[in-house]
Amino acid sequence: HHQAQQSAGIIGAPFSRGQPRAGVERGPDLIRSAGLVHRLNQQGCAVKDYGNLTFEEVAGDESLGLMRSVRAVGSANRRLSEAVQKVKRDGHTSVLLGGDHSLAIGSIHGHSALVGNLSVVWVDAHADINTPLTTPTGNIHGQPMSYLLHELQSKIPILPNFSWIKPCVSARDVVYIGLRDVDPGEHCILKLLGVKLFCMTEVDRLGVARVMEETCDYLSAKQKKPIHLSFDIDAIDPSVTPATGTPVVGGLTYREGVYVTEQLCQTGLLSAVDMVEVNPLRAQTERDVQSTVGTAVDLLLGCFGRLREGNHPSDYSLPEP
Ligand code: 5AB
Ligand code: MN
Ligand code: MN
Ligand code: MN
Repeated sequence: HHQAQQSAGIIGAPFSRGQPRAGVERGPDLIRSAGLVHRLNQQGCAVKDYGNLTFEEVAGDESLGLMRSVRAVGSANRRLSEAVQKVKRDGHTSVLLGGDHSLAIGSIHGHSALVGNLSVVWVDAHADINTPLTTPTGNIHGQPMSYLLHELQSKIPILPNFSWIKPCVSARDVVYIGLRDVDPGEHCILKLLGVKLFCMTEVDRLGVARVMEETCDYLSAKQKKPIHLSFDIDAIDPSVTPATGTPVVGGLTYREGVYVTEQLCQTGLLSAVDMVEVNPLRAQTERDVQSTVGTAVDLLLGCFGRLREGNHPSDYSLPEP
């Protein structure tokens, strides 16, 4: 059960145009300043920090019906896709620090462009699978999966700066964990495509251990594809991670969240991780920010082999008196 340590390639994406609340662009620097790189190093994980992406202002980015900032989201994700491809080419497990969840478009696109077919584990209170025509809000952070799934391509209208996006994920290769706020159009899509999901009802019924056992069985049933974990911090209960734009009561506990990351790490297939939707401006207190950011860091450490029983390097030699 002890596989070779993966190295982490970190990309910061201080981007918030996929939703209307300011502050989520501060996620990457906050998560870094909570000591992510140092703590990964401490647990024996090599890290290359690729820094933050910069995003140019997109002129003339008028709304298209309900849909806001379409062009900005399209061009930011194109940039991100290139950056993830570079990180994968360099041989690292890609770590995207968001930013809002619209960034999953570029992150998963870039990951798949380099490694081919992959599995997606989407841990979120929300399904983020609205199409531009089912969205109740026009916010693209509620839509990324719809652009990525082969099965939904006939439902996606042509959008400016989105034409580079090639659908690259099959519905049968997706597992959702933590759902508890799903829109009617999304629910219709999930049932129509038969997407594997463990909503909070299933987490209650089965417990997180069986959820992860079934998730890993399901994903390795056919062939073992690289896993893309897209972790929206709002999957965790807002009593633990309140600093996020769309909190929903009744979420995963801290321990359930960490268990998810530990088990995915154990597969040895984790190839890219997104940690998104941390928004310090949505918190009431500094303590709320710390709890949210600290949880995000611990989830990432779990992805890179941190064990709650403790860790030690393989060349550790006990001091002799
Ligand atoms: B998040 C909602 N379904 O489409 C929509 O935080 C919320 O990335 C989306 O999961 C939440 O706007 C997006 C109502
Ligand atoms: Mn969410
Ligand atoms: Mn359900
Ligand atoms: Mn999300």
